[in-house]
Amino acid sequence: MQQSKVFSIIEKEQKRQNEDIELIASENFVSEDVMKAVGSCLTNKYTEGYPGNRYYGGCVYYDELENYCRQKWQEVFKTDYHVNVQPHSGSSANLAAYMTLLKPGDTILSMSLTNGGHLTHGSSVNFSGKLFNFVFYDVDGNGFIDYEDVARKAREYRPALILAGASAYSRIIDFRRFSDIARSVGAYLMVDMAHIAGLVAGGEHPSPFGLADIISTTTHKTLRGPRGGMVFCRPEYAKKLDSAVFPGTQGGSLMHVIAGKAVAAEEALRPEFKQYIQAVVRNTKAMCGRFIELGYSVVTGGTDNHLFLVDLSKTHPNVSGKLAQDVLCEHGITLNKNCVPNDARGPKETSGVRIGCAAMTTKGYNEKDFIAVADRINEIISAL
Ligand code: DSN
Repeated sequence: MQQSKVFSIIEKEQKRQNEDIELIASENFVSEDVMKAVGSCLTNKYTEGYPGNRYYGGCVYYDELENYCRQKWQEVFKTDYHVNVQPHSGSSANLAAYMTLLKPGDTILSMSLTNGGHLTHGSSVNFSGKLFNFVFYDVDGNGFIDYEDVARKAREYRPALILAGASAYSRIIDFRRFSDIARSVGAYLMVDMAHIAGLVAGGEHPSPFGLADIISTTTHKTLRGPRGGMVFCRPEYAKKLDSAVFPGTQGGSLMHVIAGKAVAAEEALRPEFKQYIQAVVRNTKAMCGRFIELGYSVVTGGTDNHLFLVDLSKTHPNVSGKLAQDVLCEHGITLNKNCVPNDARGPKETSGVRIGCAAMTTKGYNEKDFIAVADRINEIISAL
């Protein structure tokens, strides 16, 4: 029998993943066990509903699996928050989180996409910006979250929910401060910890548990699980959250992915995961430090986590983020263009690049390796 063309495409992508240097801050490489779970027979079954309350027969093993997955993630984050492991993605997780606590039209105070927030944090082209009334807090002149501005805008706009979390922010986020501000205006606090969830799990970033009312995340970034989402909430919102996921915003769950999420939780509970996350932070600081030594401008002047943003407009005004991304890609270095605060260029062009070290740390890179990659990037960009 002729093999599907798809497998030859997968083979080419496997080669790319083996050979290229992967610096996209939201990506990682999963274990063989996660791959095995996601590629298993669990993809064959409909399981709409929740353990003990399904709309289809034959779900007994899926009930066992989903309960196990939920319990393992509670262990990872040392929390008694309720968790829903069914969201298909970070976007689905955020939609469900909003629908748990809000109604369309409510006001949300968040960080804009251009300052480091996410598409689902109120971008006008996304469901979030169309369904809710988003207002945005700013970063200061150095790119740090301006907590005074958060407090001022919270008083001015009286949002129903304040959202902390970002896709391109390299510093510790002060969840306690966000929580104090939210309480002071009677708003819910939501944390989207998608990028830093692995750091929270590994003890390298303060935890939002106990401070936020609802917490969304993806499972495939620093958590190193399969592509997907999860939402945690205070126990009193459990029923609302589950209804917001199914039937509110999704139908059947992807049980093969939930199996992968459970394997990733088991892995995150091992001491090696803590060591991995510590290495990620160490490596990111080393690489970021090298760019600074080479004269580059880094937003906020450094990093506390797994990523940093290089503002090329200061040193290479003729090199846009897009040009840098494209040229580096030709040299086997994969990263992404990214707006820098107050970027003069739009999001399709940008003046910056975002660099993350989680994926190559999984491949075994150490500080010296990342410094060598910084030097190579400098050579390529300086020749443009
Ligand atoms: N698009 C992801 C990122 O690259 O940060 C977030 O979901």
